[in-house]
Amino acid sequence: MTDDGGFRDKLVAVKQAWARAGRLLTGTPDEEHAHRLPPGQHLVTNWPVLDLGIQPDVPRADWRLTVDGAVVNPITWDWDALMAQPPFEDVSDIHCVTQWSRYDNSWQGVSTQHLLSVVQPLPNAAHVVLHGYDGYTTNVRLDHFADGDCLLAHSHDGAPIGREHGGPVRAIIPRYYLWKSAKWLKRIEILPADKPGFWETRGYHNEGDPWTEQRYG
Ligand SMILES: Nc1nc2c(c(=O)[nH]1)N[C@H]1C(S)=C(S)[C@@H](COP(=O)(O)O)O[C@H]1N2
Ligand SMILES: [Mo]
Repeated sequence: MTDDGGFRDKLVAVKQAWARAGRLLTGTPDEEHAHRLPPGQHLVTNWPVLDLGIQPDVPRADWRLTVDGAVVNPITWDWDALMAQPPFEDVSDIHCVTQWSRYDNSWQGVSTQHLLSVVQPLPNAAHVVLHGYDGYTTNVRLDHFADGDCLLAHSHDGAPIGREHGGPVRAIIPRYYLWKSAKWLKRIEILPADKPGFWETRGYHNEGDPWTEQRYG
């Protein structure tokens, strides 16, 4: 009996140690995800590729970005002009409407706030359309495009963004589903009125907030 009692004591001690270490507490990761993983999403550690079946091959030397429309100073940047801008870096989570999320993506590039300070939107500017080299378009409100975590990204985790993920330069707009983050960025149109893009005119939600599951419709 004393042996059994000693065994039980040991078992209890081990379980208490586990509890202190947070092991076997199934609630812990879920609680964490409840604050970080939007509804209906699951976490991945790979990085799926989604496109329209075309992955434009745009060498850095041929890449140009035009920003025009309702702005004081329209610009066209080549690669050297982009590199001459103040560098910006931000870490954010990706949420794709196809229900995968990917945490802690570190992006390097030029902030949209800096870009907007260069082109200077006119007082009536309120919307943005992003255009890709593949003909893709997507729309976003100007004030959300100007959020402090948005950028024109040329690198991910310190390495150039590969062609399949939208290199040489893609937009990153963390607050929305990833379809708003145009790849192979070619043109940024600043507009007074909203102009729904490729998926927004094909059944996707006009805004795409993952936290309220603005997926379709
Ligand atoms: N130019 C362009 N940008 C695009 C797309 C596209 O087809 N063309 N697809 C969008 C969609 S629907 C998603 S989910 C993400 C996919 O980005 P990824 O391939 O890097 O995961 O890119 C978005 N940006
Ligand atoms: Mo998507």
